[in-house]
Amino acid sequence: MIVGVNKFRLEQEDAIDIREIDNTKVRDRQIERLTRIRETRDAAACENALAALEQGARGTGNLLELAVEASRARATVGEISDAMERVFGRHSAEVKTLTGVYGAAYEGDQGFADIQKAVRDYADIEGGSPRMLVVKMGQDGHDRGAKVIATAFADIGFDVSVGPLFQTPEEAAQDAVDKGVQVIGISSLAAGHKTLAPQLVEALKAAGGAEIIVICGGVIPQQDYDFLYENGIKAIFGPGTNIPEAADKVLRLIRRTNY
Ligand code: B12
Repeated sequence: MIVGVNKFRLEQEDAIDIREIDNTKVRDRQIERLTRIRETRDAAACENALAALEQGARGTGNLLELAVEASRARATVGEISDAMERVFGRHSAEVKTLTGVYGAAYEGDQGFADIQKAVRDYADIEGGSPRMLVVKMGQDGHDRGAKVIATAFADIGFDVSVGPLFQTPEEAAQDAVDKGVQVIGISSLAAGHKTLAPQLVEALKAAGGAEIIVICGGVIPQQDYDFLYENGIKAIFGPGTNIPEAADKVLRLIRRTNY
């Protein structure tokens, strides 16, 4: 029993005042500041400091000290990271999932059994399980919801893949097209949804995946739902999502586009 989720729910949820941030404006302002820094700094000193950092990374230099020196020469965090990336490469944070956890937890649950059967029936008719890719885009590192959904949907019978953390919409779209999924599920908890979700929809069109259904989950304020629906998102699942119900809704969306 989880009070407020599956028991003692309010009949009417009061609207919560949520501060609205215009991501595009914030990004434009930051780009403007970076441009100003690049125009006003001593370019040679900055380049030397970055070269010293890269050299230090190749050897046994004190990277913290060299990074501090580069910052003093007004190198940006991106440039400092790039200097080290040229030596170390870029870490790709893979999202690992488990199987069987939800199947075991829901054993004996009628709703879970019903949706498992519906997915099996779908697979019999279509000759394969419904395919979904769960993605994390932008700087959002909250991966628990993505793991929960991927694990649970797989236990229900979906064929689920999970992308790495910090993808761009273009990378996520390409992955979805390459994997031939019917649904791409964005898990968004760091307020990037209004920028990243529409970009993913566009990136899918550009990558030849216009027919792929896009859904969202995570911490998305109610006030943003209409915006997302207007921009091509077919369903949204917030915190406390009931998993069998969500899977049923996703399966219906797939069926609607299939037959
Ligand atoms: C745990 C947590 C963290 C952990 C994350 C660990 C991890 N590896 O995931 C840590 C401590 C690292 C963290 C860091 C930060 N966090 Co945090 N975090 C949380 C917290 C408390 C819980 C999130 C969680 O794991 N929930 C449990 C999972 C299972 O639930 P869920 O993700 O909501 O998923 C369910 C549904 O949403 C849905 N769902 C989700 N995704 C999908 C996808 C699909 C396809 C479907 C169908 C459904 C679905 O189904 C799931 C099951 O019901 C939330 C607050 C909250 N109560 O949500 C803040 C919260 C998300 N964090 C927040 C913030 C601000 C941060 C930081 C920026 C803080 C900071 N200044 O450093 C950093 C950002 C780091 C980063 N790079 O992203 C804010 C985000 C505000 C916003 N969106 O506007 C929140 C909302 C807290 C708050 N109220 O301010 N955080």
